[in-house]
Amino acid sequence: MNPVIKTQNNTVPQEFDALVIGAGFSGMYQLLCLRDKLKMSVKVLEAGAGIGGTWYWNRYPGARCDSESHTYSYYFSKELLQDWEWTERYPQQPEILSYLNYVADKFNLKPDIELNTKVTAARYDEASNRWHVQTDSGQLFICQFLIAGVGCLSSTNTPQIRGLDQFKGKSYHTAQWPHEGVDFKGKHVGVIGTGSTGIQAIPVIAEQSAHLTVFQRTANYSLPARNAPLTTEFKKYLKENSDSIREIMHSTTNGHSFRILDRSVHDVNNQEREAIYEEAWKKGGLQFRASFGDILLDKSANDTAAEFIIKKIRQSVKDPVKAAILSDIDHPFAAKRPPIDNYYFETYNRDNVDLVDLRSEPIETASASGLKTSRTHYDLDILVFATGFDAMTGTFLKMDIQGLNGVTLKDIWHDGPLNYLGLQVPGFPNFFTITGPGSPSVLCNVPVAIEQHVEWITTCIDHMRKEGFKRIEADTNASNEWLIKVNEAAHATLLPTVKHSWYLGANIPGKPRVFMPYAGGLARYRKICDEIAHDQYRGFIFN
Ligand code: N01
Repeated sequence: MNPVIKTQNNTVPQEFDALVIGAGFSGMYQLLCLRDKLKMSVKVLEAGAGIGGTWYWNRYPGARCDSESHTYSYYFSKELLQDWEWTERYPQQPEILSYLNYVADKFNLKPDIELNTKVTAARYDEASNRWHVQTDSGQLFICQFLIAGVGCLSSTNTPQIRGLDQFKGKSYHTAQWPHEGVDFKGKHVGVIGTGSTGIQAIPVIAEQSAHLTVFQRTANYSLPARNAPLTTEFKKYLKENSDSIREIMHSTTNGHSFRILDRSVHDVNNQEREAIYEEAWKKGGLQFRASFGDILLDKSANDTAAEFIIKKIRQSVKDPVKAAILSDIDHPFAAKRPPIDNYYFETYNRDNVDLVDLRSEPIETASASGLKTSRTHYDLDILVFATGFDAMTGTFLKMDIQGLNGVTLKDIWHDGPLNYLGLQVPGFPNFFTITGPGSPSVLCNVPVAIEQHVEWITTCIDHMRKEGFKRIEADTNASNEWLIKVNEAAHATLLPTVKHSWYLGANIPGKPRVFMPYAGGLARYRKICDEIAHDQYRGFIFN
């Protein structure tokens, strides 16, 4: 076969039934399903020097998961569920990475994963019905199925600050953290960003550094995590009840092991509501937002949760100026992904922590010795960017992916990510995206969303092989209709009302403002995907 892309060094292309991009939660499980269930030849290409995806890259201080450990797990293997024991309510990054390595070893995945291999381009060759995939080292791979498990938050966003190249100190993005760690001892540190990442990192950096200045653009809600070691009784409960826990996660909106309660904020009086919020606050974690069914649907309902949290912030932060900056929140609660924290607001009571409100004094330039705002200069030895990601589409668009007739993904996603069910892009046959835009992904406990996608893709490929189909492609009309459904689902909630939301692409200059994830809930989405498969894969074209 004549490859569409040429190798740099005339090496012979390697051929596989399927190529998977990324060795995180998605890519590892997809490898297992295609290789062991369907007996296909599969290779996973991973840019990192180790497996783990998000958990390989995000090693910043305080990095841990906001989903509870027992739910942030694979549920496909009873044996694995019995074998593995988490130690804390919310696992730290090193423990999650150990878990993923344990899974990779248990299922012998590593021999089929090629590390340090970044996919740079992929072209679909219609004549051979094969994808030709190129890597940064000039290798060429040829496959029938190309499956992207690249993660939703894998392309970092570092703001362009004038003069940053003049800064003589060290600067780091939280998602490209040095493996050897960063020594903050005796240093003056600046952190830009108060999203989920910044809120995890700030308390830890404050403890380790001489002085910390937090640069906040948008004030944020945060809920106490109430992290704690898991008790022996709870671990026993988990092992005995994994089936029912899985059943709950599969039937809920966000794939967590709790249900959003089917009651309105307006069904209870003020005193009862306060008691409900107080109890949820004491319990900690994301479950707070499930206290009532209308928190994310009705602004007046949302206001009650927002007011409760703002009152808590003001109680936690002693300095009234800092408390005012931290509680001046401009968006509904949970309309941005709500962070959870370990003593985040209390950190501002430390003598070595300052807070800068970038809305009243924006950053003007970086200098050799720090950052200059419109008001003053801040001396810094280390600058930490907790400034998030070019989410959901960024990593796809960095690869040069060409489908039928030379049309690129960049062309077809010029006005926002068009696809069908977040699984396939029209004009890109045999190319699947795990937790792609248009699927619930980031609005969920992500491993549950991943398992659903991987299993759906596996069943679909199995169906093709049994029926003798060689090619599957999303229908353009079906994709356009799905885009409308994604939009309708978002607009039934308060989610699209936020100005600086990465869900909308609004954090990246020039990015189309389109609400990207499917907000109709994981349970409903799962039902839609199952019905479509049952209905002879309605909206997909087979050849
Ligand atoms: O990123 P973010 P993140 N000047 O985009 C600020 C997941 N996650 O890495 O709000 C000044 O949320 C920006 O300000 P604003 C989780 O899904 C999961 O924190 O745009 N500031 C904001 O404060 C989460 O939602 C876990 O005004 C600038 C911050 O930087 C997602 O990752 C743990 C700026 C960015 O917040 C992303 O979270 C941690 C600028 N030019 C994270 N540009 C788990 O539990 C940006 N900012 C699995």
